[in-house]
Amino acid sequence: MSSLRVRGCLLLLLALGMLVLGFSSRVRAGDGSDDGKPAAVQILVPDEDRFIPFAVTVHVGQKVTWTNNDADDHTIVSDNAFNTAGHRGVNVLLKANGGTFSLRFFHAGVFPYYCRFHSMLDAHNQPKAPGPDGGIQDPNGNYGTPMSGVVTVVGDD
Ligand SMILES: [Cu+2]
Repeated sequence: MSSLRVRGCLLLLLALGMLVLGFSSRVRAGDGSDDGKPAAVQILVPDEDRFIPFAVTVHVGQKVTWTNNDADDHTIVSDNAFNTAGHRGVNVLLKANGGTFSLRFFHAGVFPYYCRFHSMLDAHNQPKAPGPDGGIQDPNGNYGTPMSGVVTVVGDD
């Protein structure tokens, strides 16, 4: 092999090496949170029968994650009568002590939901506490607020 040819091969190898390095650093840069999409919005069930916060607002394409930090199981049930943000028919168990569930929303609208263990819908599809037939009575004798919440999705549909 002539020295000119060797130098040509070395230059080619150097160029290939730079290409590979450039590509791998670009891949690494994209390894952040969820492909550059905004971070998921967190909704927590604390050590009681409620969703915190009750109301959240997200943008189209954003994800909502529910986490159950209570010692009891809870559920997330879609209130289909008012749901305009998609994901109809949701009815999932949120297991006690750290169970999670996530939904990504692709349409602007509202996603009202409730826990079917600690809330129910009245004749007008409004969440109400189950009452004496299944509700949890507080020390004041009230059957409490219905366990429910709402996700509002804003942005281009
Ligand atoms: Cu519940």
